Amino acid sequence: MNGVRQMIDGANRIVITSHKNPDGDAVGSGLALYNYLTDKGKDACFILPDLMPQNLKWIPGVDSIVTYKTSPEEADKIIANAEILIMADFNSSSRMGDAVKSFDASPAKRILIDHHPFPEIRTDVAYSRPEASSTSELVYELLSELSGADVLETTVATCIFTGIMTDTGCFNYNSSSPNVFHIIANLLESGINKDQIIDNIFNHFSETRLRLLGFSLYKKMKVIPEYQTAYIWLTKKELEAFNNQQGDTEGLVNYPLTIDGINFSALFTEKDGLTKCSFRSRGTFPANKVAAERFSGGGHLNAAGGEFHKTIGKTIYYFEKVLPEYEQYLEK
Ligand SMILES: [Mn+2]
Repeated sequence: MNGVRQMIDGANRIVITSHKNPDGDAVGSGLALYNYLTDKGKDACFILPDLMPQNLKWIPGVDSIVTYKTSPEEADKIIANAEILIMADFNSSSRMGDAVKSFDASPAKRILIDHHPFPEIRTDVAYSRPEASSTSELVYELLSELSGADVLETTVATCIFTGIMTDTGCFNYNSSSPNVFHIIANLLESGINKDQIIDNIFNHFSETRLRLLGFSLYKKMKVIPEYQTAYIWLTKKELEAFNNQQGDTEGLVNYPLTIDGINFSALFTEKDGLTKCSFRSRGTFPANKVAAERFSGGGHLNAAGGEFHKTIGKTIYYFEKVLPEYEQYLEK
């Protein structure tokens, strides 16, 4: 941690980045860092590989985010001038999208702040703790230490709360450590409006998103009881019919797990030329093992993702074919 303080104290131009398809923890942890560093007078910039879901677009500092996909030249310039790069909420360069080349070309020192297992990215300082609820929790620890006795600004606290709350599914999982709630208590003391944040995240979706959810559960979910598995698959055409927007299918993969006896759930969505795969599990079933071994991905034990460079039909055929090989991990 001392190393991080020295690096940050000694630098001015600091670039923060996070992963593709950014979620609440990616945007929350990145913007917490951005707001903190900007308040300290640093020339900070938060660059995201691609666009974020609509329900995160109110987070303090969000208008300052530079999106690589839409402004690659501007982003390249900022990255080339950076003295420090902070990578938050991911640990493999495959998660950086097209921005990876510019980041790899940069001679700047790199700091990793992340809670995914098995880091595989080159960094000078790694602040990686898979037991943490979220990257935002780690950012809280880092910023509390950097700021000493000072209470965090409300804007910074709001970003951190958003990240912890979304990455724990509203404190449903990965949040049994008392430390998480000590942090939340401190964030409340920083003046966050908890109820407003939760309302912003969960209650402002489009009508078509809710109808897509209904359609998926009613028409597009297959249950395979003998393998305690259920999956949902959505073709490009179906997604378009429901005017699918970035983030609309977020959380959909969790629904099959609410069925009694289902311990493994998958969501397959068709994109141009490939199928995106998202996995969730309960207990000790290793979703990340399936993702890593079969779908060029990875993640946490109970939440993982990947992709398959085949049509969606071939993807679900393959999924059903390999599923029996993971039978040993199912509940007896
Ligand atoms: Mn996270």
